Amino acid sequence: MSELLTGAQIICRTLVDAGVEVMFGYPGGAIMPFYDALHGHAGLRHILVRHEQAAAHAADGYARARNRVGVCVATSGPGATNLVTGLATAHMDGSPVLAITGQVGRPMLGRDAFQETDVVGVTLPVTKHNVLVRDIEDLADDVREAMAIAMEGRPGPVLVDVPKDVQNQKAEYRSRTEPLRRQRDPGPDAPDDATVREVARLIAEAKRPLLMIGRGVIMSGAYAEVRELAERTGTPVITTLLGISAFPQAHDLHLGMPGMHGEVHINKAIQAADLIVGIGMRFDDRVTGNTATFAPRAKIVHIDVNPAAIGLNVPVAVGIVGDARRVLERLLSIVTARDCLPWREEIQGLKHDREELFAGGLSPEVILSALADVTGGRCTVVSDVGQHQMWVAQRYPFQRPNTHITSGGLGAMGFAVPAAMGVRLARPDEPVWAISGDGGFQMNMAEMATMVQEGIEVKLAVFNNGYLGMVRQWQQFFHGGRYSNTPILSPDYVKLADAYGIPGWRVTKAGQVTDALRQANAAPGPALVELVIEQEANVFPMIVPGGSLSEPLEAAPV
Ligand SMILES: Cc1ncc(C[n+]2csc(CCOP(=O)(O)OP(=O)(O)O)c2C)c(N)n1
Repeated sequence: MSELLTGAQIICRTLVDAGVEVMFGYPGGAIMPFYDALHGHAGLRHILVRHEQAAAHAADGYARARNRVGVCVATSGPGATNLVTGLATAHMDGSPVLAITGQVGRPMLGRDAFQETDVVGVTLPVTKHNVLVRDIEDLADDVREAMAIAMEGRPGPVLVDVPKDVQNQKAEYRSRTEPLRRQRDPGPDAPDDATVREVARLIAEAKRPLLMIGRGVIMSGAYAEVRELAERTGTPVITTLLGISAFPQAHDLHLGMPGMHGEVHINKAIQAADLIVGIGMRFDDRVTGNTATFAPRAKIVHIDVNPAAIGLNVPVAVGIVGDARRVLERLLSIVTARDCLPWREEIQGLKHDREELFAGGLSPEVILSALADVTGGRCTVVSDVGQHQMWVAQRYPFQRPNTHITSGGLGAMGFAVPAAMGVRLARPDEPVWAISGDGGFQMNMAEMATMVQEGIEVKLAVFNNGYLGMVRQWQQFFHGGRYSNTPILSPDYVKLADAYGIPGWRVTKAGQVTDALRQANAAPGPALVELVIEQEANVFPMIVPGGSLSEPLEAAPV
């Protein structure tokens, strides 16, 4: 069946037909026809953010929490360029985000028109796919194709740029009766039996095997398969920053996070391992340190849906391109049972208690264990970027799948607050806590207004140390203690929250933290807790940037 609609109406219909319920955006001249079509539209909820970067991060948070495409919208020029950081974040972490941008009308293209930016050019390296729609007849299929591409293989962001006159033009709307113009990528071929048998053999023969899992496990929903593989073979499991919550934190076989801020015994285990099976992760430099000294005794098996990731950073003995769950199902059908007890005991022996650095004070440990108590672990934690992010990764006891969301690859400060809005809309029944530093919070704190206007119940925790803490730590360790432009002033956060109509608590002592978090968690609507922590607290252990995993710092260098 066909009917005559404007381009703007076609976009709305296409989104509704694709199951989109919510989008995040900000209007402007070149996207006005679309906003006009949205007016009073029953099926689509639009969240007006306070900055387009927040729209992209919110769409990303939504996408990660629901494993489906998150949508953001912006006008041409500055609106579109404000999306770039959010798109780059989604690109690095494999999150399916669709950006719809308005563009100047086709007759104005290439004429330096008001608010004209070549956004297809600008976003080329940070999207999986992007397109300028020049013909209204292509519009619906361009949107459908972009959404399909966002989800297939390794997910990622896509952008559809729609000139204003195309949004105003009328054309027949055709619901998708015929297949997409482009053949859908069928995904990687199933791994051949010989390769899977080879991996099973390596696992059976290894004396010191490790599983190292990343976000690919979360995206493919391979929790049960990873757990079964680990339990059946007694193999300890390491979760990368983005793999946190892909395996129960408290499980006997779980070690924790590797790399720059990984615990010493975990990095030592990597250096002693004779086999590392990396699943849905990419051996990024924060994990490996100096690749020349990384896991010198280990054969590496790398399973990833992205063929380009295999062998990119470390040489692999066996690479398998495929969806983690599908590959693991095959592996589980042939893998032999064992317990690896001597190796597990050896790793236990590598453990040593770290000196409690903030004994008695308002330490990250105290805060994070209070948060776990208060929420009963039933919450999603969205962390920002910096020291607090590492403390969350090291300390919070994530027990349920996909309950830890952070900007891992790009490390984009400002991510947590807007991303948490997206997560909350995707998970309306569970508390969502955004944990930020005083620096990152100030980047997108205007989104408190969005939360209030749209009734989005995000709980905000601000770790206030008066510094851009992680950079200050590097200055202390590697730049002679010269704190160049890292002391950062904060407003009175409780008053600020109050100005937005949000209840706030300021916590300066360990004894106050549980109460404040409990009240904030129970308050209806958004709430804010400022946590005044020790100013010069550091994250330990630490591998010097570009250093070897064998040489951790456990105290500040003198
Ligand atoms: C957008 C952006 N700008 C700069 C950086 C570099 N950077 C990484 S961590 C950090 C400090 C973060 O400070 P804060 O938000 O206060 O958190 P803390 O480290 O104190 O926990 C900075 C500036 C970044 N990651 N992202």
